[in-house]
Amino acid sequence: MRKTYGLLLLSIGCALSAIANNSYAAILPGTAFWSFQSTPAGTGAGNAFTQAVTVESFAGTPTFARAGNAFRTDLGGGASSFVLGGVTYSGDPGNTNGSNPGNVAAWDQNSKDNSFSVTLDTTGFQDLQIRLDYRNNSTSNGVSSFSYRVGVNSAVNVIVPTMPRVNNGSNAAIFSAWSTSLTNVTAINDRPSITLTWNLLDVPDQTSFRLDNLLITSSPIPEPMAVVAGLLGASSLLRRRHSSQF
Ligand SMILES: [Ca+2]
Repeated sequence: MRKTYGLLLLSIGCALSAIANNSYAAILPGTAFWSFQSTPAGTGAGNAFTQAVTVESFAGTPTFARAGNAFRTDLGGGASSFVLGGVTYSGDPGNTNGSNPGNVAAWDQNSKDNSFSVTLDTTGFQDLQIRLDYRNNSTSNGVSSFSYRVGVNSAVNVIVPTMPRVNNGSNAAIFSAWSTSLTNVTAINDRPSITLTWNLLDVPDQTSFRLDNLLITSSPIPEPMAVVAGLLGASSLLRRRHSSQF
């Protein structure tokens, strides 16, 4: 009887867990995404800039932080609409005054000591990949360095692509996609707390730097039993192949 009751509780637990996961749409495990807007539509009275993670499926709740001394939260628009897990996060790359859909994280003119960072729990995950959209009005590269930190250890620099200004031919900066693979940075795999930091150059007068659609993905680390089962399967296959040769 007690066993049946336990199984029932387990079934209810699984059902509740499935319901909770539905709120994350169809994102894969080991994903974190920031749209920087509180509604997918990114417009209207219910929408505002937010740096809380939009959807995530890591062990803990990933956090985003930025440094600088001149932020803007009223810059709407953002990069082009981005689709993740079947949800469209609207944006309008042509917008500059906040009246169109979408929000971004923005550093305003003359902002100094600029950076942004993400802290997350990678327990059970490896092979991190990152993509984002940026709009850099300055003639200099947006990102000056990139580093990772495991727990409270010292930051370690990693060479990543820069974020140069890209314009549309009429001297107006436009959003560009940026990505990097951290597959070779194995120190950040399967850790309870890692921090990734992008250091940005000073933002000159009459310019701005904008960030949108920050997406981190990763791969589940195979369970030891799955690895053993895989090895046993492979050795059994080899044995059969070997014996069939005689
Ligand atoms: Ca956005």
